[in-house]
Amino acid sequence: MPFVERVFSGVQPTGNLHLGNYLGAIVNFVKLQETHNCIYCVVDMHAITQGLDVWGGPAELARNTREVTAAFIASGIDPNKQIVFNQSQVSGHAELAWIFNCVARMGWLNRMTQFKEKAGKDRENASVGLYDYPVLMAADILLYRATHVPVGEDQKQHLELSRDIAQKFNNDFGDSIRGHGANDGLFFPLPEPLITGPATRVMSLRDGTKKMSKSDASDNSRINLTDDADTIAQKVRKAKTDPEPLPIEEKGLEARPEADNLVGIFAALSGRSKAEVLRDFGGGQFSSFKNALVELCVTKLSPIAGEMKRLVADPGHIDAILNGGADRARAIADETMKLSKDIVGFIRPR
Ligand code: AQP
Repeated sequence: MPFVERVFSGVQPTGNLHLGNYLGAIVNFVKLQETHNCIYCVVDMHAITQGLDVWGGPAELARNTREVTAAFIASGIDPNKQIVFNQSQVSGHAELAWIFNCVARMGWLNRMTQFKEKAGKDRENASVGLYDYPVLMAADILLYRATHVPVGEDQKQHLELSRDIAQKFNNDFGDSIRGHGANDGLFFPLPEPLITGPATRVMSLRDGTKKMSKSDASDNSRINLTDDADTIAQKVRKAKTDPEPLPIEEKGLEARPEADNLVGIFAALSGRSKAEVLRDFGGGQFSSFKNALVELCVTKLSPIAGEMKRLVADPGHIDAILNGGADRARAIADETMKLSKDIVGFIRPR
């Protein structure tokens, strides 16, 4: 029997959400609501995998968790129709991650580039959680037997690992899976990444070869969803460019990473292609293009920032949304955990 199509994705509450998170992930989350049942998770357990200096401590974690939830809702996710919750409320994430820790191979994790980037040179001092992050991510997705996962391009490798884990679990426990009623021997689907949408990899405003990231030390490298109009204007005007005018054709953006990034952001926010944007701005100087980009960013992002501000002013309301979402998520997760434990051979309470 084919798996019921279900969408799952998560965002870490590790700091200010930026334009990359919005265009690479959240815009797609909103769109997928039209066609799928979706589960959107604020992955607070992932947030603590790096040092306290990155996640900011308990008060900051709770504040950021509410802020990401507010960003989801302000961007157009409907928490009544879809499931919106924070990961740590559903214990199945940690439980399934343990089973998957015993399925995943060290060699697989050793290849993960994000760990290498985030751990940097001081790998011995990185947390075990940071190393294990992709296994927890596989558990997040497969706990709901989700079939589709909208993510930015940076998460592609982790998604491939989730598929490998699902496949190995299905193979290793095939007989037991069949014994528990799944005749085709498949318990977990192989989740498909949905790396689509207007901008799958938004780059830093200070360096067009680095992705826009929450953890970049320079706030000028990113546009945060909560930035006001003046801050957006300042950041866009300071964005790195090159001395040439904008090219007339898209091909001319090759080998010009900063120009390519700014045109890509304009295209994504205006719902047009890069070629169309260059039809209007090609041959011109960056200064007038940047003015138009500021106006576009402010028009698109200010309503979201305003709504986020309104929502975070009422933490009780946000917590009620997260609690309600967690109850609905737990109902699905408990069923998966019950069956997973039976398949593995764990005796559970009757
Ligand atoms: N620059 C980006 N362009 C497109 N998509 C992006 N995403 C992140 N950065 C970009 C996508 O946003 C979703 C949520 O990301 P996350 O917060 O869970 O994790 P992340 O990838 O670690 O995000 P950051 O901002 O880059 O954080 P740090 O600085 O901690 O590394 C994911 O779908 C991601 O692909």
